[in-house]
Amino acid sequence: MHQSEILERLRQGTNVSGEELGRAIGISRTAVWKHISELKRQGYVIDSVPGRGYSFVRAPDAMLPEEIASGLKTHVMGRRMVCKSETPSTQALAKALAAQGAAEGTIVVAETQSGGRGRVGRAWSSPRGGIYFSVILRPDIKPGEALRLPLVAGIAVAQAIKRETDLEPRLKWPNDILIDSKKVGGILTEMSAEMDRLDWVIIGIGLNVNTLRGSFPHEVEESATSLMEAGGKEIPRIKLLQGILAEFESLYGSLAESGVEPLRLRWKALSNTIGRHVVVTLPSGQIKGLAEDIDSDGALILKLGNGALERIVAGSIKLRELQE
Ligand code: BTX
Repeated sequence: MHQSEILERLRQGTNVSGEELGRAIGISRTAVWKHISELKRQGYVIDSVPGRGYSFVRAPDAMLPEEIASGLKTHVMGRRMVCKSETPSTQALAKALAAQGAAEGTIVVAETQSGGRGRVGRAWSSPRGGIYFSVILRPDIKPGEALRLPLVAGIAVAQAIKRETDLEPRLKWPNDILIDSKKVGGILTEMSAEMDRLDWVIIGIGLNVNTLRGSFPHEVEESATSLMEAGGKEIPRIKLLQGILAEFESLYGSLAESGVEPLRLRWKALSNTIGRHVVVTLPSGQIKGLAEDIDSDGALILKLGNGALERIVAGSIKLRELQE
């Protein structure tokens, strides 16, 4: 509390004396000094010149609440947050908070996860340098329409990456974010519903940002990439996270106002899946076909060899080589 007030004041001016700071917020000079030492420990660079005072130099690119909140251009998404240096899974924590009534837009963010989760029991490797967060939503839609939300999240992530970097991300059905055909991010959607009412939907997003190649586990080394690796330079993670939240809030609002059709078309324009021959893996086995379209609920429309259309709601796909 005092610490964020000190930070706020330091950001506004240079050469602020400890005495001035203490007086402004009602604490002693020694208490100010202690807070500043703690900020430095967190990675803030603050100059202190004897006789002149403190000057803010630079914030760390760390998932700290003050940093995420500073310059965040949203009204709801990320306005409440829980930030962890390490947690088993932001998704698990967000679920517990949602069950206790946490408000729409609450985010849970972590620097690293020890038990990051992908879909259907798969693991999501979460070394430091990435962005890992979950957003709690309480949308006024039917449970059957909830799969529109990961589409919206995918577009938000792709658009924010495009805005913050020179990269061209692509979306692979249902929820992979790819760069140069390698996986740079994934989206996990979980929900709790009663009859025809959704209680909450939690969207978990994992993105390899400044992740070093050597920190991926062996099994994903080949198929994964990071924004830093693809673009050749480090990406400011806080700015990217703020960008994703802003895009997400605006698209989520447009879903309620203008319906799903404009978003379905935008998803298609960003996808690398539609028009490709794919192999779909379902619990019942594999089917091959042409990925013809996605429908308004985010389901994949597959054209089979005999011309019949099959609607796939969930599954994993593999893109077949173009010449096949
Ligand atoms: P998915 O099931 O589509 O992808 C998981 C698969 O992707 C793994 O089996 C592995 O092959 C590969 N993989 C694992 N880690 C990575 C990685 N870092 N980069 C690229 N490929 C990888 C996608 O699931 C959904 C992932 C959501 C992750 C977020 S992070 C915040 C939130 N908390 C949490 O526990 N999960 C979500």
